[in-house]
Amino acid sequence: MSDDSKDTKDTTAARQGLTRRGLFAGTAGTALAAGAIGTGALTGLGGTPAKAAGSVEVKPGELDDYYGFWSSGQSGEIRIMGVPSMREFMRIPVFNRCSATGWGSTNESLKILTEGLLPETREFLAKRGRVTYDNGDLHHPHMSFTDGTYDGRYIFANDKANTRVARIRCDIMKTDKIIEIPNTSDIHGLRPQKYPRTGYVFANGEHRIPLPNDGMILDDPTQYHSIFTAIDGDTMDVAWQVIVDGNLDNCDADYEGKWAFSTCYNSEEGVTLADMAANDQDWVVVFNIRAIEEGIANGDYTEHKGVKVFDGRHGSKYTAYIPLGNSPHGCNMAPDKVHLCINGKLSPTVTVIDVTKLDALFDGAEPRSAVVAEPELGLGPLHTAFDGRGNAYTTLFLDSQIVKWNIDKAIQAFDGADADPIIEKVDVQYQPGHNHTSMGETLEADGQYLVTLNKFSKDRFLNVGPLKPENDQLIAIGDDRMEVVHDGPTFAEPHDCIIVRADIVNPVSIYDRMDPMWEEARRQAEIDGVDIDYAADVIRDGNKVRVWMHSVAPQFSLDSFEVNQGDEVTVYVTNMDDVDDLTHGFTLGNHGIAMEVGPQATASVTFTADRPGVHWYYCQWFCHALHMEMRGRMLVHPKAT
Ligand code: CUK
Ligand code: CUA
Repeated sequence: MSDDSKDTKDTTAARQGLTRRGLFAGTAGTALAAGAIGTGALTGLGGTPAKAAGSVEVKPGELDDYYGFWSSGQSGEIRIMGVPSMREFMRIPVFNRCSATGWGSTNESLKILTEGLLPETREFLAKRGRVTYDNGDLHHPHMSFTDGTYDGRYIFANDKANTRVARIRCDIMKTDKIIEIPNTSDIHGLRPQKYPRTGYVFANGEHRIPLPNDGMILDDPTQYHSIFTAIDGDTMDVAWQVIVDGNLDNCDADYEGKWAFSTCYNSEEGVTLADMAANDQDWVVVFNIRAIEEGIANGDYTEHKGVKVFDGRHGSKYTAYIPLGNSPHGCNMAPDKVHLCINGKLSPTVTVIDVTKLDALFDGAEPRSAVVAEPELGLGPLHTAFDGRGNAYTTLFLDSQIVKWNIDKAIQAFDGADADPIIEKVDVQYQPGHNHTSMGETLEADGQYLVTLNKFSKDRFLNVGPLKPENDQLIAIGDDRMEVVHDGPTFAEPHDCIIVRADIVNPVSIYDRMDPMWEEARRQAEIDGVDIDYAADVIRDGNKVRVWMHSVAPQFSLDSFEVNQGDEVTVYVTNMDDVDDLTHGFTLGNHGIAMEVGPQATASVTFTADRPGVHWYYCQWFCHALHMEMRGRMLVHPKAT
């Protein structure tokens, strides 16, 4: 979106005053005053009547300035939101199953959900009659970078529950790769390399386990390890791993492509709560990417399950351990390219590390020499976001507040100057975990909006029973102040989100017929001598039957097809409509089968036709005035007895 169109939008009454620029623009004053009178909430701002509190609004028909990509935690999916409207646009199934799109039951999605699993996992699942996991715990969705900012190619995300990492294509907003990470357990922190590009995707194995974890070592925690993984974001292969002391919680990367960082809350290497919180200090571990790449060239690694694994424990040339307060959590690199903020959690502090001082640590400098500030901000600092103007915004879980503070002032205070870094605190409802600013984890941090993902909503919404939604709040930070302008209930459970300028994200509306997603269907069509685009064919191959059809609203190309009880049937549907937003579906009654078929897409599903009789299939996406009539019959001949 151009600056011009943004200005135009900012002059609409509803959006008045969100930014200083908006306040003074054009005919703003009158509309603004009208709004303010309505609520009686006039407060002074530079001598001009301020906007009415809570008037941030994207009117019907207006578009948002930003895409938000939201994690859904234990729901296992990613959600696409609009910022500032906080409207939910779409859900992208990733580790979960989806009733609408058929994610987890179509052949195309099952390929993605199964091909990256380790052999022992396949075996374990097969014994339980399954081909993949049904759940995931997706915490950290982050976009690929080029030159320190989002490039609109991919979103990467972790699965803490089943030790996986997924990649989502931003051209079609579908998951295209899922890999299970070997040698480690429970991927938590995940961040892409920011510079020169992604490049690596860094992923933290949080929970310590034996290597190998084959039952030979059990109740001997001294032999457990956490492992840091770098994945090649282009191929989605594991590039290398590093064994560390302690454990790994959250991570980030710098803006020069030299370092990755991970917080450790369990330097004690304990297995009980009391063990893990015993020490006064834990640490952040710094990974020296150049040294690791040299180590690969020199063969200085051992192989485990085909992966090059480095020993990065204390004394290694690949890592540095910087001690800081007890049980740190969030790990956030500032867009000034210099300052890394480590959030104290059990310590009321954020530790600021100057990444230009990290080289010295690998030449023997004292690890704490890289610490340049450690402001005391409040209780339970979990995550920090940035506005690109030198300020940081830290969530205070226990205080239920966001604290805005100035990084330079914190450094001055650390040097002994009489400076108070804290600028403002604002109450949020309640117990914030992650927060995120617009473009805040990139060099283009623009300091317009802050979203705080609160773990508890308590009394903020109508009571829906014992399980309450979380509360994602929008805070306008465009002026030199913070104002909570929106409450948004969300289902279990966003941990993290990113806010991406709308012009960076450019998805298509209609699929490319040659999309790799249904490459196998194309190959099979060729073998079957079928024109996949305009098919209306039933191919019998022993007891395997392939049913090829296409759809043009409001009709499937086959009104019916016949199979025998016991046949293994694959139905391929190609949607030949090439109209925006004209998605069809294929639901086969009483078979647990439904799939989305987008414009110009092919989707397929395989099942055993074990129920003799008449079974209707129908289009489940309301596509046409004759949508109800868009259906056909599968006739299943009973097995001769
Ligand atoms: S973690 Cu949930 S609040 Cu998984 Cu990023 Cu900090
Ligand atoms: Cu096609 Cu409904």
